[in-house]
Amino acid sequence: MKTVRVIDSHTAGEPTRVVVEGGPDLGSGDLATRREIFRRDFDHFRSGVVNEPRGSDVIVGALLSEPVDRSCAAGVIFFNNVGVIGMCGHGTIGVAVTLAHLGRIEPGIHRIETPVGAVSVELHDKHRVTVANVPSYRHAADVSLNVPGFPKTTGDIAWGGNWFFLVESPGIEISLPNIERLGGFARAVRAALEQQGIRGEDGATIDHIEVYEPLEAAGKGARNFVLCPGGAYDRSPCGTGTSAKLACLHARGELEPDEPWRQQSVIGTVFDASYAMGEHGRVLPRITGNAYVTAESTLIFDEADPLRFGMCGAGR
Ligand code: PYC
Repeated sequence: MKTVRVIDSHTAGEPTRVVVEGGPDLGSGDLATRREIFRRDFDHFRSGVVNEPRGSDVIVGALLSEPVDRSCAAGVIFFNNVGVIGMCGHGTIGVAVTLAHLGRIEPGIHRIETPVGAVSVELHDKHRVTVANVPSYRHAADVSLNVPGFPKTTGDIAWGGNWFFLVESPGIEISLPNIERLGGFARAVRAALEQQGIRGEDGATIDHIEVYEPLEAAGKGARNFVLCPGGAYDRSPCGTGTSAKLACLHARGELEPDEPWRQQSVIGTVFDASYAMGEHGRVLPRITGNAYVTAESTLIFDEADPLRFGMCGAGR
């Protein structure tokens, strides 16, 4: 009977499940190599940790791994209900709060290694964290898209640690009662991108769709609905999505370095954000949010259980 120790938290409503013990041996290569081994050989483990019946479509998993760079407090590989992901902003905030809960870090600045580069986190107290995310940039502006059933749509393509298509809402208010309609629009946008061959740099799949509207509040901000690759919507304002948004705002000349930006999720939770200028015109996003530990658990993988590797991994 295999057991896996996990700590659950939520960041602005979006859950993170950190695997702290019992994960697979991925060797001692860099985090990108380990992520590839995880993707290739341990997909059943990924599915078992986050998918039903133990988890749900919404949970993002974070596998703690020894960092290659010893100046980092931890290495981490993020994954979701359908596969591995490059970086995860809400997840990094959740990992920092989890490391603090375990007594592995104290308030202050720490580095965390991910497959897309090291990010730095500042733990302000046991709940509040600022993530200095990977350099982010707008790849293409005002891309036209035919989305069947909707007026002609244009949006920006940007990298914030994942690939995003950012598009203004076609008149659907971004609020919980409209979740189904927002999901329908975002799924139609994603299908249109696929069908029209619109991709990120080097042909990368654009797997996150960010639908936004202005936030009527003091200062500058937006409210968003983010469709994640596995079909769930982000309950948080999405850290990598906020980073992609900052890159677009900078490229449009609509937000200056260090100017505060407020990103609100569809459930009403908030990330406070700003950016500094990096190299080659890329922005260095800073995303601040709160996370709370919700459970410490031992997952049991009973060999007699046909669904021990989750509904997607059943029978493996
Ligand atoms: O916060 O970056 C994020 C994120 C990505 C997918 C879900 N949350």
